[in-house]
Amino acid sequence: MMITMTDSSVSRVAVVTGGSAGIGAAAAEALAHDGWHVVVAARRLDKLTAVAERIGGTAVELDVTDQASVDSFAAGLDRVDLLVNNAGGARGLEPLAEADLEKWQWMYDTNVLGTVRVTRALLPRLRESGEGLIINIGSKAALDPYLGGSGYNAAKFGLKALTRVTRLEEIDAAAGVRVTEIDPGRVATDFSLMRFDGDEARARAVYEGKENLVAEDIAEAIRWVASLPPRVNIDSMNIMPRDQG
Ligand code: 8X3
Repeated sequence: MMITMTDSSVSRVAVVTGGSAGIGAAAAEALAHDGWHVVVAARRLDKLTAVAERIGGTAVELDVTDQASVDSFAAGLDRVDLLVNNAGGARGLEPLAEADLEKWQWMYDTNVLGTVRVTRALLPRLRESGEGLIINIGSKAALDPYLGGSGYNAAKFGLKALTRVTRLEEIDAAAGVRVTEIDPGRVATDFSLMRFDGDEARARAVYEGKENLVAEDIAEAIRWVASLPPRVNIDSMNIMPRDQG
């Protein structure tokens, strides 16, 4: 499907990966409210279509770990002004001594290489925009190591490194894009359900009795960063619930 947005009367185009639920879906809704045409992208097309229908956006299937999927996704877009690299997640909370390398590989492939694949594919469109902006969704895990977090910490620290390098590279590029990292702390989403392989009791225990953020809190920050004049680059934002240090 070609998303043709060459008519200048058409609103600017935002791509949100991992857009079928959680922070991605909330961000898509907030951006659409601000007048963006939002292309929501994820693997779960049924959930994605529901989000797109709710916000008047476009749903496109995308697996950020699959280069062919990313290529065909990018080929269908002729305009992109904002890219929110939100697809990612954690798998497991084992100490390094018990590390499951398949989970580590998944975390690196999704959080780091997934961001590289999508960013690299859409950079030409973002530069053509003249006001291009990339927002990478990191994590508190990119700021503070924690027990059992080494695989996820490593992936999100890696994402932070590549975010900073992308920012530096775009400073010198013609019509370089702006690059922002938003690092959320504990947000009540399906994040922990994924981390614990669908174990609902374990996932619920992460949030019980705590002042958790909701996806809309992070969406509001994304919306604000995207609303700023093109001269402004927010390098990074760390957003925690009040009771998380
Ligand atoms: C997840 C953030 O604080 O729940 O990306 O580990 S936290």
